[in-house]
Amino acid sequence: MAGAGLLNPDLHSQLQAAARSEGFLEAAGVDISKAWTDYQEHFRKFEDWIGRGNAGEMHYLVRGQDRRRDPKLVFSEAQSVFCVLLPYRKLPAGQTDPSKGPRYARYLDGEDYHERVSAKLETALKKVAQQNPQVPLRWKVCVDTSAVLERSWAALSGLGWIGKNTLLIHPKHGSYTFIGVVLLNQELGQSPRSLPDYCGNCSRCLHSCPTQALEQSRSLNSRKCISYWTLEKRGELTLSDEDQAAMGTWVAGCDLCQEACPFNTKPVRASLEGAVQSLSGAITTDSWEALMLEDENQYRDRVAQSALSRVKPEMFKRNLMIARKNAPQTKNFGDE
Ligand code: B12
Ligand code: SF4
Ligand code: SF4
Repeated sequence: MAGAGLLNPDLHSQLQAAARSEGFLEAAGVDISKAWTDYQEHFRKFEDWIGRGNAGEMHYLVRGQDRRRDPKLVFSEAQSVFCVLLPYRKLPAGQTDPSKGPRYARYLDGEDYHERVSAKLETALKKVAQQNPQVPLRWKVCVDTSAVLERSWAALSGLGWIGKNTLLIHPKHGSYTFIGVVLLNQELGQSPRSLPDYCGNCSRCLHSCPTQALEQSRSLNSRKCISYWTLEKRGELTLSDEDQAAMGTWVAGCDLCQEACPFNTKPVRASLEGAVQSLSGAITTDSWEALMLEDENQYRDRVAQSALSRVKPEMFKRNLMIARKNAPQTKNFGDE
């Protein structure tokens, strides 16, 4: 793969500085040509995962297979990949007492990260483009919705390692972070920098998963995952009684394999709590009873600014019905 040549040797450090000034905790990039061989190993894992049916009904992952293999099919000028980490709140979202109400995944507590991360990245990139009028800088921002293997590129950029729970974990900041990716038309002069596997002999996440969705080493079977059931699976949830019980009181997402991880309990995280704006109205601490009475329009209003808006009202109600049955003191709510 021929590179465009390094027009500005400082580009990488300027991008890192601009990203940090936008609040990203960590930022680093890698040249596609230099990472190509390592990346193909990641892509083979993805192909194998798809081949085993682990994507469930997330057909967009199957459709986007070719584009995931080669970022140039996503952005034809791509020469490098620049990745960032944005922390989200570590505090539990929703009710921690299951008798009172449901739980939500932490990442849902705040305004929709797709927009937030993309907007910050655009600002950082524009700043660097202005600083370098001699460099024809062009880019494509990808946050969750493009056919890009974000964890793989972030790992190859040195922002973390892939844990046994399949999350990208930064040794200092843990895994409660969003990943943002930018495809750039310039090389950055950076080779892949994979971190060591700090999981070692630990297997806490594997034991914490109530559905045994974490199967072979670093592979998640979405068809068994509460996060997939509650956030992605459309239509009816045809779960066995055992699986319904395993869902506990989660109504959107699941954090159990992250809560178990020692890298998420370090004190350094405490200082980041203020970094993310909470939208307490979206991830409500309302009671089971109040939520059961919420109608479709009220739900849409509540979640409008949050990533929870991707969970349609009928999916939320479906999840709520199962979660409510698992709540200790509300088993008979509505049956009287
Ligand atoms: C589909 C998807 C899901 C699916 C499938 C998850 C999965 N583990 O694959 C479901 C709905 C279950 C899901 C759940 C969650 N997701 Co999600 N999801 C995605 C999405 C859109 C694609 C992931 C994908 O391609 N999966 C297929 C597998 C095979 O790919 P992969 O996990 O990325 O694995 C690659 C690398 O890890 C690498 N690899 C893995 N092991 C090894 C080992 C070696 C030796 C090597 C060399 C490479 C390697 O190769 C793989 C192929 O590239 C990404 C965004 C994106 N575009 O990347 C977000 C993303 C992965 N999700 C994210 C989040 C936050 C979550 C949840 C925490 C949300 C929640 N609380 O409920 C959970 C976590 C569940 C879990 N344990 O993974 C974040 C993760 C951030 C992070 N720090 O890692 C992402 C990156 C979105 C973002 N932009 O921030 N998600
Ligand atoms: S998100 Fe929940 S269900 Fe999915 S692998 Fe992690 S612990 Fe298991
Ligand atoms: S819980 Fe242990 S094995 Fe799992 S990801 Fe964290 S460090 Fe790795």
